[in-house]
This record gives sequence, C-alpha cells and structure tokens, in this order.
Amino acid sequence: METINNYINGSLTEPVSKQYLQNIEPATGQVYSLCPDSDEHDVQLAYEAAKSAFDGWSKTPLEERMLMLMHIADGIEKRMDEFVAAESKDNGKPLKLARAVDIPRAVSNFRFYASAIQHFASESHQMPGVGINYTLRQAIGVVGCISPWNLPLYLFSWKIAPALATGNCVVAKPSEITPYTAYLLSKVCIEAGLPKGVLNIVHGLGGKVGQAIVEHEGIKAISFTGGTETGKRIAATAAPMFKKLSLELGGKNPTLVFADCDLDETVKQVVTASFSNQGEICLCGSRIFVQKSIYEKFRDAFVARVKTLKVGDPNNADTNLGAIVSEQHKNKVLSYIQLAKEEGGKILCGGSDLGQTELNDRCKNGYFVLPTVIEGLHFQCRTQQEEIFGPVVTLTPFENEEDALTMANSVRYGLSAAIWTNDLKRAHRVAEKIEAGIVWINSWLVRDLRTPFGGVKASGVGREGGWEAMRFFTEPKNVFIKS
Ligand code: TXE
Repeated sequence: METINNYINGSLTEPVSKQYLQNIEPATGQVYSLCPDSDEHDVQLAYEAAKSAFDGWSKTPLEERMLMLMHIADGIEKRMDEFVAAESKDNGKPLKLARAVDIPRAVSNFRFYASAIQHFASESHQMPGVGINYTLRQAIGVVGCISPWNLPLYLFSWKIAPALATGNCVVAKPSEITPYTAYLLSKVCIEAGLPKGVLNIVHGLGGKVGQAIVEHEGIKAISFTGGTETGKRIAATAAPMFKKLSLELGGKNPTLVFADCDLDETVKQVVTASFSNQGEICLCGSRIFVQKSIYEKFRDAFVARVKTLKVGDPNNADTNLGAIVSEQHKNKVLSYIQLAKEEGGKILCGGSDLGQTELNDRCKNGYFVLPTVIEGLHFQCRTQQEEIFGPVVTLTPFENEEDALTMANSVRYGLSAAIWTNDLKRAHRVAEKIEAGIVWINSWLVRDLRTPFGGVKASGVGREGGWEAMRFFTEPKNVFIKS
C-alpha cells in the first residue's frame, strides 16, 4: 500500500496524528494508497516553515525565482508518464486526457508564471512641480491555496505558481480525494532544490485541515477552488479576519445553439463540452438551449454522437469517459437523473450507471455513469438549476435571443457560456448580455493563460489568470515623494 506524506519545511513528513485516510482508485473501487489525515498541528508546522522562509524567498532575485519555477516545470515534464498515470488513477479520468490536458497544463502554469515574474511591473504617477507617486506591489507573506478533485494538479499549480512567483510562501491543500500528483509535486520540488518552507503541502479533510488553513491567523490570503457551498463556509470564516479571498466555485453553464450555426461542427464540439472529463469540469456546458427551428435536427444528431462515446477503463486508448471520482459523487449524479425523471424529463440516452457485465474485470467495481441527455424539462426545475457536475446535460428549445438569454441567466451561477452562431452582431450582443465570467463563441475551453478566469454570482469572487493572479497575491502600496 503506497503511503503519501505531507511536504513541510522541505521534507516529506508524517501527519502529527500519524492517522491516514484511505485513497480509492475510482476505476476499480479499491483502496490503493493512504493519504495523511492532517490537522491544525500540521498546519501550524507548515505555517512556521513558510513564515521562516518568507524573508529569503521574497527577497530572492527575480531571475532566480524564475529559474526555480522553471526547474519545477521541467521536473514535472521529466516525470510526465508517472504524473499522467497517477492523475488518471486518482481521478478516474482517461489516461489520454491526463496526458493531453492535465499534466501539460500544470507544466504550462509553472512556466507561464515563471516568465511573468520578470514582466510584472507597477505604476508611477507624476505630479509636476509637486512630487511623484510610485506603487509597490509587495508579496503578502504566507498564503493558503486549496484545490478540488476534478483537475487536481492543473488547478493546484494554477494557484501555487503565481503565489510563489510573486514571492509568497505557501501552505497548500489538494483534495483528499485526489492527493497523489500533489505528493509527486513535493518530490519534484525537493529535487529542484526549492528552499525549504517556501511551499508546504498538507493533505487531509477539508472540514479539518482545510478549515485550519482558512482559520490560521498568520495565513493572510486564501485562493480556493471548489464547490459553492464550501466557498460560502470559507468566506464566512475568512471575511471577519479580513483575509484576501479568491473563490472559484461551481457552475451551471449554458450552451446556446442558434439556427445559423455550422450544425455538424457544433454538434461535435458541444458533445465534448458536455462530457469531457466525465462532465466534471466546472466549465462544462450542462444546459443546452437550441433554437426551435433546428431543435429536432440538433437533438437527433447530438444524441447519436453521444451514443458513440465509450465509457470504461481509463487505461483503454479508446475510452472517452472514465470513472466518476467517487462512489459518493456517482450516487449524487444518479440521484439527479432520478430527479430529472420525477420532474418530467425524458431520458434520450444514458440514464444509468454501467452494469458490471459491461465492464472488464479490473473495473467491475468502479464508478461509471453513462453520458446522459435529457429533454422536456422546464428551465426553472431543479435539474436545470442545480449543479450536477457529472455526465448529464439537458436539451431545451428556445424561440429567440431574448428567450434564450432569459433561460441562460435564470440560474444562481455565472461561470462560463458557449454561443454557437455565425451572426457576428448576435455573437457580440449575446456575449455582452450573458451573466458569465468566460464566454466562448463557436468554441469551448480555448484557454489563454493571460486572460481573466472566473465567474460571477454564485460562481465566485475575483479572477485568476495573467496579471489578475499576480495582483491577487500582492499588496499594492502607494509611496509619494515630494519634489
Ligand atoms: O469541492 P469541495 P469538490 C467545483 C465544482 C464542484 C466542486 C467539486 O463545481 O461543485 O468544486 O470539487 C476543501 N475549509 N469546482 O467536491 O468539497 C476540500 O478538501 C477549507 C469549481 O472537491 O468544495 C477540497 O480540497 N477547505 C471550480 C476543496 O476544498 C475545505 C473548478 C474543494 O472541495 C473545506 C473545480 C473547508 N470548510 C471544481 N471543505 C472552478 N470554478 O473553476 C472542503 N474543503
């Protein structure tokens, strides 16, 4: 049984409690490793290490900081196969997806912010005859980074890289459901010679060790990605402590398909946008609204394509959907399919988990759900309002733009949206009116790391990406000198 350990003060250490949690492989339903069940004592050790390292790291010359982050990126790349296999095993996603997206993106995250260090400048404001103001953007100190299980290393590194780039020291916690690649990252940091205490990774339960990070007086900013309800709890803890908060939360993203779209290309891409990573990406489009005049044509082509998707062993090259991340989450997804039926929905395909007979011997006890398409639901029913975060989408016809926007904007979330139309004016108009932080036109999940990333309403507060993240992890200070 493999045992994961915390990474505190530059070395791999047992949790103070010496207690461990069982870590299950979703594709097989079997325990395959042990993860530290850390608590506030481990957070205190991590904080002390980060605090001691801060003066040295924040004063490290920019080029040295850049090189160190580049070494970490190279270290991940050198262990690509190991990281890819670990991510797929821990999360249940297809191996080919971890290889194509997750791990390469983690490498890019470190390289992007390594280079940003040398270009991140600030402003000065001259007052002729009076004096000059200049803005310092100083590292905050010890910051907390907490990430979810759907894109484990991708989102973990998306926070850690800018935090380190700006000279902060970090206490980070990955999801207890997918801890493994964060553990491998610890080894890469040790090999890269990252000074001890600069990055500390503490594993364990959100309500215990995650909460301890958020509550810690000395941890001055929290960057969190996860569920909206958890985001609420974190905000309630951190707000009275006047901590800086970046909250990337849930979504219930609309896909708007207008009659003038390129139908075949749209069908193909919307299938990907609906079911990539088993639908466990907060940017997935889970509510598909189709203009009435092409509704049936789109629906039939969409369902036919969904039926060709292969669900099964993440290790198989032809697998499109792997395992759902946990038995608990699989049951949550299935409960929403049941709810959809009760709310009057018609299941057009999928609608259940995979029977053991349809799975190979290795995966017969794994957590698999068929990609499910549902029509005939009112846009205000619970199935269309609540986040499912699995391979389940709804199809709803609309008359016109106004009708589409009313339904699209009817949810508490506002993370992303995709609009399929060849009418340029309509694309601009709808993009402006849709309540979301990220809008794709005739595309999905095209990512430029310089762009602001995040949502509105219950999808979060603040933005990650580019200078947004560098500014989040620094405190601006205006200094005026009289001439
Ligand atoms: O979230 P959880 P999950 C959302 C997605 C879905 C959810 C799935 O929409 O709703 O996240 O991830 C820790 N104090 N997004 O189930 O439970 C927990 O241990 C401190 C949106 O993991 O919120 C884990 O490490 N920490 C996103 C992390 O929080 C706590 C992209 C997330 O756990 C805690 C990905 C507490 N009280 C998923 N309770 C986006 N917008 O980009 C839990 N945690």
